[in-house]
Amino acid sequence: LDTLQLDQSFRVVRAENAARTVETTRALTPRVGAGTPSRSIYDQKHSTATTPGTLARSEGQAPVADVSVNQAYDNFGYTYKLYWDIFHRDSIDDQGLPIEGLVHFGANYDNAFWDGAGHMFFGDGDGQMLTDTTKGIDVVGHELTHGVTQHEANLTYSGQSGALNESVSDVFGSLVKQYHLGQDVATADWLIGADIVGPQLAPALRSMKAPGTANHYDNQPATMDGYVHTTSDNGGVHTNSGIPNHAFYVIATTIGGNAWEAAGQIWYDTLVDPRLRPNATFSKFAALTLRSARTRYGASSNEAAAVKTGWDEVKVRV
Ligand code: ASN
Ligand code: ZN
Repeated sequence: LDTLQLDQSFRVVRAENAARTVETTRALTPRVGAGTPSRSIYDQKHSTATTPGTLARSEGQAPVADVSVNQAYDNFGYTYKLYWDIFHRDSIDDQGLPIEGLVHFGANYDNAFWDGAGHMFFGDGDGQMLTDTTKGIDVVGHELTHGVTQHEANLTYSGQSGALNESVSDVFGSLVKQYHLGQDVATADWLIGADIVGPQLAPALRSMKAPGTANHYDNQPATMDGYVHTTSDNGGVHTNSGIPNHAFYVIATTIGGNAWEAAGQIWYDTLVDPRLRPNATFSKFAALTLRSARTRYGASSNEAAAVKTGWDEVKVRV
Protein backbone atom coordinates (compact mmCIF):
# COMPACT_ATOMS: atom_id res chain seq x y z
CA LEU A 1 0.00 0.00 0.00
CA ASP A 2 2.85 2.38 0.83
CA THR A 3 4.14 2.18 -2.71
CA LEU A 4 0.78 3.20 -4.23
CA GLN A 5 0.23 6.78 -5.28
CA LEU A 6 -3.39 7.33 -4.36
CA ASP A 7 -5.49 9.52 -6.57
CA GLN A 8 -7.83 11.56 -4.34
CA SER A 9 -10.89 10.38 -6.19
CA PHE A 10 -10.34 6.72 -5.38
CA ARG A 11 -10.16 4.63 -2.29
CA VAL A 12 -8.30 1.36 -2.28
CA VAL A 13 -10.04 -1.76 -1.08
CA ARG A 14 -7.44 -4.24 0.02
CA ALA A 15 -7.69 -7.79 1.20
CA GLU A 16 -5.31 -10.60 1.88
CA ASN A 17 -5.88 -14.23 1.20
CA ALA A 18 -3.53 -17.14 1.56
CA ALA A 19 -2.08 -16.81 -1.90
CA ARG A 20 -1.85 -13.12 -2.58
CA THR A 21 -2.82 -9.61 -1.73
CA VAL A 22 -5.51 -8.15 -3.90
CA GLU A 23 -6.42 -4.53 -4.36
CA THR A 24 -9.25 -2.89 -6.21
CA THR A 25 -10.09 0.78 -6.57
CA ARG A 26 -13.57 2.20 -6.23
CA ALA A 27 -14.81 5.62 -7.13
CA LEU A 28 -15.02 7.85 -4.05
CA THR A 29 -16.84 10.77 -5.59
CA PRO A 30 -20.01 10.01 -7.55
CA ARG A 31 -20.06 10.65 -11.27
CA VAL A 32 -21.98 13.73 -12.39
CA GLY A 33 -25.41 12.31 -13.21
CA ALA A 34 -25.06 9.35 -10.85
CA GLY A 35 -28.45 8.08 -9.76
CA THR A 36 -29.82 8.16 -13.30
CA PRO A 37 -29.05 5.43 -15.82
CA SER A 38 -28.08 6.03 -19.46
CA ARG A 39 -30.35 3.67 -21.37
CA SER A 40 -30.57 3.14 -25.13
CA ILE A 41 -32.84 0.59 -26.76
CA TYR A 42 -32.26 -0.56 -30.35
CA ASP A 43 -34.55 -2.51 -32.64
CA GLN A 44 -32.72 -5.44 -34.27
CA LYS A 45 -35.76 -6.16 -36.49
CA HIS A 46 -35.28 -9.95 -36.18
CA SER A 47 -31.73 -9.90 -37.48
CA THR A 48 -28.99 -11.74 -35.62
CA ALA A 49 -26.54 -8.86 -36.08
CA THR A 50 -24.69 -8.26 -32.84
CA THR A 51 -24.11 -4.55 -33.39
CA PRO A 52 -26.91 -2.15 -32.40
CA GLY A 53 -29.64 -1.72 -35.04
CA THR A 54 -32.08 1.19 -35.22
CA LEU A 55 -32.18 3.43 -32.14
CA ALA A 56 -35.75 3.18 -30.82
CA ARG A 57 -35.64 5.02 -27.47
CA SER A 58 -32.92 6.72 -25.48
CA GLU A 59 -32.68 8.03 -21.92
CA GLY A 60 -35.39 10.48 -20.95
CA GLN A 61 -37.49 9.95 -24.08
CA ALA A 62 -41.22 9.19 -23.85
CA PRO A 63 -42.58 5.69 -24.44
CA VAL A 64 -42.85 4.53 -28.05
CA ALA A 65 -45.37 2.30 -29.84
CA ASP A 66 -43.25 -0.86 -29.55
CA VAL A 67 -44.05 -2.52 -26.20
CA SER A 68 -40.79 -4.52 -26.21
CA VAL A 69 -38.76 -1.31 -26.42
CA ASN A 70 -40.59 0.16 -23.43
CA GLN A 71 -40.40 -3.01 -21.36
CA ALA A 72 -36.65 -3.29 -21.89
CA TYR A 73 -36.25 0.41 -21.02
CA ASP A 74 -38.35 0.10 -17.85
CA ASN A 75 -36.73 -3.12 -16.65
CA PHE A 76 -33.28 -1.61 -17.17
CA GLY A 77 -34.49 1.26 -14.99
CA TYR A 78 -35.73 -1.01 -12.19
CA THR A 79 -32.42 -2.91 -12.22
CA TYR A 80 -30.38 0.30 -12.10
CA LYS A 81 -32.61 1.51 -9.24
CA LEU A 82 -32.04 -1.54 -7.00
CA TYR A 83 -28.28 -1.28 -7.42
CA TRP A 84 -28.29 2.49 -6.85
CA ASP A 85 -30.84 2.79 -4.04
CA ILE A 86 -29.75 -0.22 -2.00
CA PHE A 87 -26.09 -0.82 -2.80
CA HIS A 88 -25.05 2.69 -3.96
CA ARG A 89 -23.72 1.18 -7.16
CA ASP A 90 -23.76 3.37 -10.27
CA SER A 91 -24.65 0.91 -13.05
CA ILE A 92 -22.89 -2.29 -14.07
CA ASP A 93 -19.34 -1.01 -13.60
CA ASP A 94 -20.19 1.40 -10.72
CA GLN A 95 -19.04 4.19 -13.01
CA GLY A 96 -22.29 4.84 -14.83
CA LEU A 97 -21.80 2.45 -17.74
CA PRO A 98 -24.47 3.18 -20.39
CA ILE A 99 -26.85 0.23 -20.72
CA GLU A 100 -27.78 -0.78 -24.25
CA GLY A 101 -30.66 -3.12 -25.05
CA LEU A 102 -31.05 -4.86 -28.42
CA VAL A 103 -34.66 -6.03 -28.79
CA HIS A 104 -36.27 -8.30 -31.40
CA PHE A 105 -32.98 -10.15 -31.73
CA GLY A 106 -33.32 -13.03 -34.20
CA ALA A 107 -36.48 -14.82 -35.28
CA ASN A 108 -38.49 -16.47 -32.47
CA TYR A 109 -35.25 -16.46 -30.48
CA ASP A 110 -35.67 -18.30 -27.16
CA ASN A 111 -33.16 -16.53 -24.93
CA ALA A 112 -31.88 -13.25 -23.56
CA PHE A 113 -28.22 -12.66 -22.85
CA TRP A 114 -25.54 -10.20 -21.83
CA ASP A 115 -22.66 -10.04 -24.32
CA GLY A 116 -19.98 -8.98 -21.84
CA ALA A 117 -19.49 -5.69 -23.69
CA GLY A 118 -22.37 -3.45 -22.61
CA HIS A 119 -25.19 -4.96 -24.64
CA MET A 120 -28.16 -7.02 -23.54
CA PHE A 121 -29.87 -9.01 -26.31
CA PHE A 122 -33.57 -9.91 -26.11
CA GLY A 123 -35.29 -12.62 -28.15
CA ASP A 124 -39.03 -12.52 -28.82
CA GLY A 125 -39.37 -16.22 -27.95
CA ASP A 126 -41.19 -18.77 -30.07
CA GLY A 127 -44.39 -18.49 -28.04
CA GLN A 128 -44.08 -22.10 -26.86
CA MET A 129 -40.93 -22.23 -24.73
CA LEU A 130 -40.54 -18.49 -24.20
CA THR A 131 -42.46 -15.33 -24.99
CA ASP A 132 -41.07 -11.76 -25.35
CA THR A 133 -38.08 -11.75 -22.98
CA THR A 134 -38.20 -7.96 -22.47
CA LYS A 135 -41.14 -8.52 -20.11
CA GLY A 136 -39.09 -10.34 -17.47
CA ILE A 137 -37.95 -7.90 -14.80
CA ASP A 138 -36.02 -10.69 -13.04
CA VAL A 139 -34.58 -11.81 -16.39
CA VAL A 140 -33.25 -8.31 -17.06
CA GLY A 141 -31.89 -8.15 -13.52
CA HIS A 142 -30.28 -11.57 -14.09
CA GLU A 143 -28.56 -10.55 -17.34
CA LEU A 144 -27.32 -7.16 -16.14
CA THR A 145 -25.98 -8.86 -13.02
CA HIS A 146 -23.77 -10.99 -15.28
CA GLY A 147 -22.19 -7.64 -16.15
CA VAL A 148 -21.79 -6.69 -12.48
CA THR A 149 -20.20 -10.06 -11.71
CA GLN A 150 -17.85 -9.64 -14.65
CA HIS A 151 -16.66 -6.32 -13.19
CA GLU A 152 -16.30 -7.72 -9.67
CA ALA A 153 -15.48 -11.35 -8.79
CA ASN A 154 -15.48 -12.36 -12.49
CA LEU A 155 -16.56 -15.88 -11.53
CA THR A 156 -15.37 -18.37 -14.17
CA TYR A 157 -18.36 -19.66 -16.13
CA SER A 158 -17.95 -23.39 -15.52
CA GLY A 159 -18.38 -25.88 -12.70
CA GLN A 160 -19.02 -24.51 -9.20
CA SER A 161 -17.78 -20.98 -9.95
CA GLY A 162 -20.05 -20.96 -13.01
CA ALA A 163 -23.03 -22.11 -10.95
CA LEU A 164 -22.21 -19.31 -8.48
CA ASN A 165 -22.11 -16.85 -11.39
CA GLU A 166 -25.56 -18.06 -12.47
CA SER A 167 -26.89 -18.02 -8.92
CA VAL A 168 -25.70 -14.49 -8.21
CA SER A 169 -27.62 -13.42 -11.34
CA ASP A 170 -30.77 -15.20 -10.13
CA VAL A 171 -30.43 -13.71 -6.63
CA PHE A 172 -30.14 -10.10 -7.82
CA GLY A 173 -32.67 -10.69 -10.61
CA SER A 174 -35.18 -11.82 -7.99
CA LEU A 175 -34.25 -8.89 -5.75
CA VAL A 176 -34.88 -6.40 -8.58
CA LYS A 177 -38.39 -7.85 -8.91
CA GLN A 178 -39.05 -8.00 -5.16
CA TYR A 179 -37.82 -4.42 -4.63
CA HIS A 180 -39.87 -3.05 -7.52
CA LEU A 181 -43.04 -4.83 -6.34
CA GLY A 182 -42.41 -4.09 -2.66
CA GLN A 183 -42.59 -7.79 -1.75
CA ASP A 184 -41.17 -9.11 1.51
CA VAL A 185 -39.71 -12.62 1.82
CA ALA A 186 -43.12 -14.15 2.55
CA THR A 187 -44.93 -12.41 -0.34
CA ALA A 188 -42.31 -13.01 -3.03
CA ASP A 189 -42.78 -16.04 -5.30
CA TRP A 190 -39.02 -16.71 -5.58
CA LEU A 191 -39.53 -17.77 -9.19
CA ILE A 192 -37.27 -16.79 -12.07
CA GLY A 193 -38.75 -16.05 -15.50
CA ALA A 194 -42.45 -16.38 -14.61
CA ASP A 195 -43.25 -13.44 -16.93
CA ILE A 196 -41.52 -14.84 -20.03
CA VAL A 197 -42.37 -18.54 -20.12
CA GLY A 198 -44.66 -20.01 -22.76
CA PRO A 199 -46.91 -23.06 -22.21
CA GLN A 200 -44.04 -25.56 -22.46
CA LEU A 201 -42.03 -24.04 -19.62
CA ALA A 202 -44.82 -22.63 -17.45
CA PRO A 203 -45.05 -21.65 -14.68
CA ALA A 204 -41.38 -20.52 -14.49
CA LEU A 205 -37.77 -21.26 -15.46
CA ARG A 206 -36.45 -21.79 -11.95
CA SER A 207 -37.58 -21.68 -8.33
CA MET A 208 -35.27 -20.53 -5.54
CA LYS A 209 -37.77 -21.69 -2.95
CA ALA A 210 -38.17 -25.19 -4.38
CA PRO A 211 -35.44 -25.90 -6.97
CA GLY A 212 -36.44 -28.72 -9.33
CA THR A 213 -40.15 -27.87 -9.31
CA ALA A 214 -40.40 -24.80 -11.56
CA ASN A 215 -41.58 -26.69 -14.66
CA HIS A 216 -41.73 -30.14 -16.25
CA TYR A 217 -38.05 -30.08 -17.28
CA ASP A 218 -36.59 -28.44 -14.18
CA ASN A 219 -33.88 -30.71 -12.72
CA GLN A 220 -32.20 -28.28 -10.35
CA PRO A 221 -30.95 -29.75 -7.07
CA ALA A 222 -31.64 -27.89 -3.82
CA THR A 223 -28.75 -29.46 -1.88
CA MET A 224 -25.28 -30.91 -2.49
CA ASP A 225 -26.79 -34.42 -2.37
CA GLY A 226 -28.21 -33.72 -5.82
CA TYR A 227 -25.16 -31.96 -7.32
CA VAL A 228 -25.15 -32.80 -11.04
CA HIS A 229 -21.84 -33.86 -12.58
CA THR A 230 -22.08 -33.21 -16.30
CA THR A 231 -20.07 -31.73 -19.13
CA SER A 232 -23.08 -30.03 -20.76
CA ASP A 233 -24.04 -26.43 -19.95
CA ASN A 234 -20.46 -25.65 -18.84
CA GLY A 235 -20.75 -28.28 -16.13
CA GLY A 236 -24.37 -27.67 -15.25
CA VAL A 237 -24.12 -23.98 -14.40
CA HIS A 238 -27.89 -23.47 -14.83
CA THR A 239 -28.60 -26.66 -12.85
CA ASN A 240 -26.30 -26.57 -9.83
CA SER A 241 -27.11 -22.88 -9.31
CA GLY A 242 -30.18 -24.29 -7.52
CA ILE A 243 -27.97 -25.04 -4.50
CA PRO A 244 -26.69 -21.49 -3.76
CA ASN A 245 -30.10 -20.13 -4.90
CA HIS A 246 -31.82 -22.19 -2.22
CA ALA A 247 -29.24 -21.20 0.40
CA PHE A 248 -30.05 -17.54 -0.31
CA TYR A 249 -33.78 -18.27 -0.03
CA VAL A 250 -33.34 -20.02 3.34
CA ILE A 251 -31.10 -17.22 4.67
CA ALA A 252 -33.43 -14.42 3.52
CA THR A 253 -36.54 -16.10 4.90
CA THR A 254 -34.81 -16.98 8.18
CA ILE A 255 -33.87 -13.32 8.64
CA GLY A 256 -37.32 -12.17 7.49
CA GLY A 257 -38.50 -8.80 6.16
CA ASN A 258 -37.22 -7.56 2.81
CA ALA A 259 -34.65 -9.82 1.16
CA TRP A 260 -32.73 -6.90 -0.36
CA GLU A 261 -31.95 -5.44 3.05
CA ALA A 262 -29.82 -7.92 5.02
CA ALA A 263 -29.49 -11.03 2.84
CA GLY A 264 -29.05 -8.96 -0.32
CA GLN A 265 -26.48 -6.74 1.39
CA ILE A 266 -24.51 -9.79 2.55
CA TRP A 267 -24.51 -11.19 -1.00
CA TYR A 268 -23.50 -7.82 -2.46
CA ASP A 269 -20.69 -7.36 0.08
CA THR A 270 -19.44 -10.83 -0.89
CA LEU A 271 -19.67 -10.19 -4.63
CA VAL A 272 -17.48 -7.07 -4.35
CA ASP A 273 -15.09 -8.56 -1.78
CA PRO A 274 -11.65 -8.86 -3.41
CA ARG A 275 -11.22 -12.14 -1.49
CA LEU A 276 -13.80 -13.72 -3.81
CA ARG A 277 -11.64 -15.07 -6.63
CA PRO A 278 -12.79 -16.16 -10.12
CA ASN A 279 -12.37 -19.88 -9.35
CA ALA A 280 -14.33 -19.83 -6.06
CA THR A 281 -16.05 -23.04 -4.94
CA PHE A 282 -19.43 -23.12 -3.19
CA SER A 283 -17.62 -23.58 0.15
CA LYS A 284 -15.34 -20.60 -0.43
CA PHE A 285 -18.28 -18.41 -1.43
CA ALA A 286 -20.27 -19.62 1.59
CA ALA A 287 -17.40 -18.83 3.96
CA LEU A 288 -17.16 -15.32 2.51
CA THR A 289 -20.90 -14.73 2.95
CA LEU A 290 -20.50 -15.67 6.62
CA ARG A 291 -17.54 -13.34 6.90
CA SER A 292 -19.57 -10.54 5.25
CA ALA A 293 -22.48 -11.12 7.65
CA ARG A 294 -20.19 -11.06 10.70
CA THR A 295 -18.39 -7.93 9.50
CA ARG A 296 -21.56 -5.97 8.79
CA TYR A 297 -23.95 -7.28 11.48
CA GLY A 298 -21.70 -8.75 14.18
CA ALA A 299 -20.28 -12.19 14.97
CA SER A 300 -23.24 -13.19 17.14
CA SER A 301 -25.92 -11.49 15.03
CA ASN A 302 -29.12 -13.16 13.82
CA GLU A 303 -27.95 -12.43 10.30
CA ALA A 304 -24.69 -14.37 10.74
CA ALA A 305 -26.57 -17.27 12.35
CA ALA A 306 -29.04 -17.32 9.43
CA VAL A 307 -26.19 -17.50 6.93
CA LYS A 308 -24.81 -20.56 8.73
CA THR A 309 -28.30 -22.14 8.79
CA GLY A 310 -28.80 -21.57 5.06
CA TRP A 311 -25.56 -23.21 3.95
CA ASP A 312 -26.08 -26.09 6.41
CA GLU A 313 -29.52 -26.69 4.92
CA VAL A 314 -28.10 -27.12 1.39
CA LYS A 315 -25.18 -29.17 2.75
CA VAL A 316 -22.41 -26.81 1.70
CA ARG A 317 -19.62 -26.78 4.26
CA VAL A 318 -18.96 -23.24 5.46
N1 ASN B 1 -29.94 -16.38 -20.51
C1 ASN B 1 -28.82 -17.24 -20.30
C2 ASN B 1 -28.08 -16.83 -19.05
O1 ASN B 1 -27.96 -15.67 -18.73
C3 ASN B 1 -27.93 -17.19 -21.45
C4 ASN B 1 -26.99 -18.32 -21.39
O2 ASN B 1 -27.38 -19.45 -21.33
N2 ASN B 1 -25.72 -18.00 -21.34
O3 ASN B 1 -27.57 -17.66 -18.35
ZN1 ZN C 1 -27.29 -16.38 -16.67
